[in-house]
Amino acid sequence: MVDIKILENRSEIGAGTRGSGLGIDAIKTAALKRGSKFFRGVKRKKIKTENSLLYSEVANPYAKYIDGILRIYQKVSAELINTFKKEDCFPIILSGDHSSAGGTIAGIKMAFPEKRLGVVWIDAHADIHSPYTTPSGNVHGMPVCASLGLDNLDKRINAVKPETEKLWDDLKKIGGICPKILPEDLIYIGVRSAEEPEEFLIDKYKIKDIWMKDVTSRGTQSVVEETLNTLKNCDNIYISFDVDSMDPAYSSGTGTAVPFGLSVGQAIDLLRRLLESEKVCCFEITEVNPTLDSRNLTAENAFIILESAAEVIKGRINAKKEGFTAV
Ligand SMILES: [Mn+2]
Repeated sequence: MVDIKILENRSEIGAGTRGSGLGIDAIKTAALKRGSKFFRGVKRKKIKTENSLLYSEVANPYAKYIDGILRIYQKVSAELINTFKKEDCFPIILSGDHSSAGGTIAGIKMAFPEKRLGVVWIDAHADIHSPYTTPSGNVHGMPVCASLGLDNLDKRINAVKPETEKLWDDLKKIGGICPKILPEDLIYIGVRSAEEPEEFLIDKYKIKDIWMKDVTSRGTQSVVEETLNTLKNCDNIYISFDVDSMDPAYSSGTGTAVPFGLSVGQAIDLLRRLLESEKVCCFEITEVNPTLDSRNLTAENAFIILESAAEVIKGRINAKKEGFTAV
């Protein structure tokens, strides 16, 4: 890998609250305010949004704007294939809402179809709903299910229209690979708000779930060791960091804040230790919503986390350039 590349994905059509599409610019504002040179000269690519759909009627109430989300999956995955294969860069994705992380996972898998992909999902929520189980219809609660290729019909509560079913199927099967990941190659960190149909799937597939209280009691080093051990059979690892994994004291500007989360220090420790693994090939920060915040606090914390994470990735890239591999 020769460099870092930032993919800016301002899509916010998967969220129920408006404003996460402004999160990336709030992070950039935070960087400028701190006098940071981080965004100066860094490779970047903007992904075109489908956010104008927000002015139209909801055609698919159990998977709102899923037609647009499918197009976002296509754009994100194409850009990731380009970033890995053509440019040989490490992609850091800044995204509006978390729905598009399914497109990130699709893109990694499409770039490396032979390689087994592991996912570390750091989030207050499990995001493992489907159109059949969602209480809200917001697709940012569904990317994990899409990546696992699951419907969870055992817990079906919604009468989903055929049109929605077709689009959901397309989402799961994008790139002609379904599923993108296996349940044993997924690990949750910090989840503390899962609904009954989600808990059902976590139990059914024995998905590894490191609770928030365990992060605090065991410490980040032990959590990272367990995470990497759980994913030891994977070739590639993707880390998805939803800022609502943090405590609302540090992430007041996010759509679905939940009490008792990570501190900024815990988040940085976790991410830095994880990113030292050569298997980690992609990192995403998502769900910063400055319209819900005061004094841009969440974007400032997200930027501190981004800068710290990027430092570890740059260290890995430089070590390789100098001809030795970081342990
Ligand atoms: Mn999330």
